[in-house]
Amino acid sequence: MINAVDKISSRRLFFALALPDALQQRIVQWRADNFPPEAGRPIAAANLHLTLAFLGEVSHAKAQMLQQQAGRISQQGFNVTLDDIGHWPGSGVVWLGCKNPPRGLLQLAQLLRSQAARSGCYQTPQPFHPHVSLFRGAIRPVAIPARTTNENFRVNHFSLYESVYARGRTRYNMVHSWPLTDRE
Ligand code: 3AM
Repeated sequence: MINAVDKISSRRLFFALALPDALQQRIVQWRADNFPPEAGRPIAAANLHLTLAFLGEVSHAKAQMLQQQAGRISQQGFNVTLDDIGHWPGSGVVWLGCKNPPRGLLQLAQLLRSQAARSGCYQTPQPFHPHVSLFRGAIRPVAIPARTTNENFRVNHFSLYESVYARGRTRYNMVHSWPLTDRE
């Protein structure tokens, strides 16, 4: 049973990889150059991220436990190349992804998702498809550019984010970050 305090203090949380600021800016520029304005609702530069595990509305106590578990993860960093692009008309998302996701990324997401599931956070049965959402509300056909940004970035930490909706906008606030280990 969720007690009253937990209900009030529950937050909408997810684990994700941050994108470097400069990369966010380059993606937004590339998006403006390659998509028509009617493609969908563009996601703000600062909100571009790669979700690892969506947790949903989580009580304070459960968030503490999930953070403790995340803190015990010991994994090496990895490189992500955004060399794939696609459109999911059902969810209205246009995205950048990886043709060959690095094993470290899949391992990290798998671990966070199974920890979340064990803590009672519902996880969708669909396989994890790492992606950076570019547009939402893209429910009509979209002309997908032949080339992606082909951007590559080093991942040396992962983070827990809170999704806050206020005055018609969604903001993602970083709650905590954990380092991944250096190359051997
Ligand atoms: O932008 P992406 O797709 O990486 O789609 C939401 C977003 O991921 C996803 O969590 C991220 C931060 O909001 N999300 C939202 N609701 C969800 C749900 N019920 C969800 N993912 C799975 N199940």
